Amino acid sequence: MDTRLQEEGVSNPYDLADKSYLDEACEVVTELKARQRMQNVMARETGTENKHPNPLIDRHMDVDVIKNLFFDDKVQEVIAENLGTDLFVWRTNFFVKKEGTGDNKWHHDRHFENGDDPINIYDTSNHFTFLVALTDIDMNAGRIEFMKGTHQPIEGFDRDIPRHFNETLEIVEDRVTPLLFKRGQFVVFHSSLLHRSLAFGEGEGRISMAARLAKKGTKFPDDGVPNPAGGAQAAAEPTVHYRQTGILPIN
Ligand SMILES: O=C(O)CCC(=O)C(=O)O
Ligand SMILES: [Fe+2]
Repeated sequence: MDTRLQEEGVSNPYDLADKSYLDEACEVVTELKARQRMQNVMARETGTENKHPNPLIDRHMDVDVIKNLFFDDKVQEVIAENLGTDLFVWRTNFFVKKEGTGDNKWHHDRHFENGDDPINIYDTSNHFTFLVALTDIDMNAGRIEFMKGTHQPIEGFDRDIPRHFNETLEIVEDRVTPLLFKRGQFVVFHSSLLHRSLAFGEGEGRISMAARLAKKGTKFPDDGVPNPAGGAQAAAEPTVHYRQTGILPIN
């Protein structure tokens, strides 16, 4: 068992058993990113809205080098030992950062609970994030940070906060911890853990893949559930519609 996952909310970094897919995976992501850029340019030039589905989403369904990441021996071992053997992926996305790429604000990845049930932010049994570095991700490459222990209640820290926020609240300031990766390393974390990534600084570009995992039997809502359940902040946020194009049982 990974005690860091229980105590801090994120596991130790582990190395993929097989890193031979990584170069090809990076090439695929770079190409998809170029396609997205082209779609945005076309929309701008024609004065229309880009209505294409985001090409970076759910490519674990149709691109083998991405899908293979979930069936890597080490990934399978870490997931089975720490999260259980009844999981499915429901969404993947890539975070590409290079010159000019901005930050991703503080947020958590717990988007829904079970069907339309209210989000139970401190339930650590059923929603997880799997994050894998397709390149090195160092301090200056748009590093990822998390707030240690925010998967569990913290006295005086009210979680009725916007889904995305900029300011590091004083009460949790000393919990901010960088999460650095070598190419081919991965972590799992409880989806309610607060995390962010900084704007790109300098050096080589970097690519991560984030996957949302849930326990089998978890029902999809038609729309996202407010974050967290109840509260004025949560009620004011727009609801999100979820595509169900990415469901893949992994163990
Ligand atoms: O890789 C990043 O920049 C952000 C990752 C993230 O937010 C996530 O894994 O959910
Ligand atoms: Fe996230």
